[in-house]
Amino acid sequence: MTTAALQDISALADFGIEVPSWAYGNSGTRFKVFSTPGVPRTPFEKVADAAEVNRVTGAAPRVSLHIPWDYVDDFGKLAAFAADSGVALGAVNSNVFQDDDYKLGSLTNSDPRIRAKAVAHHLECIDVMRATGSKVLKLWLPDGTNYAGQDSIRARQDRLAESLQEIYAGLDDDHRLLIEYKFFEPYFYTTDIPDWGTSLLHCLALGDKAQVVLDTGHHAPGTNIEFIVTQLIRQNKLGAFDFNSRNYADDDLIVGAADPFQLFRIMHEIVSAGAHLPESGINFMLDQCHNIEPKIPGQIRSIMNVQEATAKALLVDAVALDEAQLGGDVLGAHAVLMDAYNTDVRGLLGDLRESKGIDRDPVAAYARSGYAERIESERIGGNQASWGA
Ligand code: LRH
Ligand code: MN
Ligand code: MN
Repeated sequence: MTTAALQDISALADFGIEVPSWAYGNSGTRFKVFSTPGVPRTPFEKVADAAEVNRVTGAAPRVSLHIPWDYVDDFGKLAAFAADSGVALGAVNSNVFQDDDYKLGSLTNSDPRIRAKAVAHHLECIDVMRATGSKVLKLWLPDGTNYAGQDSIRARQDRLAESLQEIYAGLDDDHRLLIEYKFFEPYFYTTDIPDWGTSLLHCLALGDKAQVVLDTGHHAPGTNIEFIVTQLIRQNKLGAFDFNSRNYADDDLIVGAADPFQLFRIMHEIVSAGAHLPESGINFMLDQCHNIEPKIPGQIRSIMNVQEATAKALLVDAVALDEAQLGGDVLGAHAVLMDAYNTDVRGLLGDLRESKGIDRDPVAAYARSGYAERIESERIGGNQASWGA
């Protein structure tokens, strides 16, 4: 291990990736939810699994909750359990997509009673944040329409703006509201927050505490995601990532699996703006499901993929890149990026982990730990705790 090499990626020592509670529960597709031995039966067990991922990677210090999937009577107790297990509770995700009332919309519904119910759900989520110490409310709005003329696009935006204002008014001073966009699904004609522009406009209307969430799986094929990343960073409006991979739609596969080069390009924009540093406040989260692969190793792999892409981004020779770009050296500039991308950083990351007192190889450390065998024998009757029905 050379000190110089460790120095190059040393910023990764403080780079944490938040994991989603729902990655640990049973999940599947709209066709079938598979059950996996050892899946958590309670939010406490999901937090325990997240803590195990943090133990072997040293890089997953928080776990996001999804309400009501992770509803418990005493959120203070859940937060204390998380702290005892070495992690903190992170973003609180609201859920307005699993209730019959929301068939024609939640925050955009033409019925004021249903809009009020959806707003009240978010205010309850803010109460959960107060009990858990979380500072982030994350909102993905499933609302949309299926047919032209079904509802007024304009009126729905007006209702949305009003509902968001009511939620925003419920935040504490140190809270943030993060608004996620998605180009289609569950509706297929209009989506009320389909893109970063719509999300950004609503955030700008709300104020400084509102920022955009970029879920890497929520774009049309061919979208240049790193361009969006840069635009949002320029406005200090990139609040969080939901990392995952897509081949076709919102696949929710392991981040960096489908297109590791895209992940590198995204992290290059992040690193070149200094946005990987904790001061940026950007919440780097996973939003994934592991339908056919084992869940805890799937999360470990995901963390390692983000670390590898970030390490490569940290190795980009910024001075050489600048010189080549300013000199109009097209291929030279491209080569600087490709040199970093083509570097094998696995040894460097092993060194970094060793310097933090953890195993060089988190996958092997987990396999050796006996944790998988223990939860399989202890947790009989794990339920579908999450997404994907
Ligand atoms: C919607 C989404 C959103 C939800 C999560 C389960 O597709 O990305 O972030 O909260 O999936
Ligand atoms: Mn998401
Ligand atoms: Mn999604």
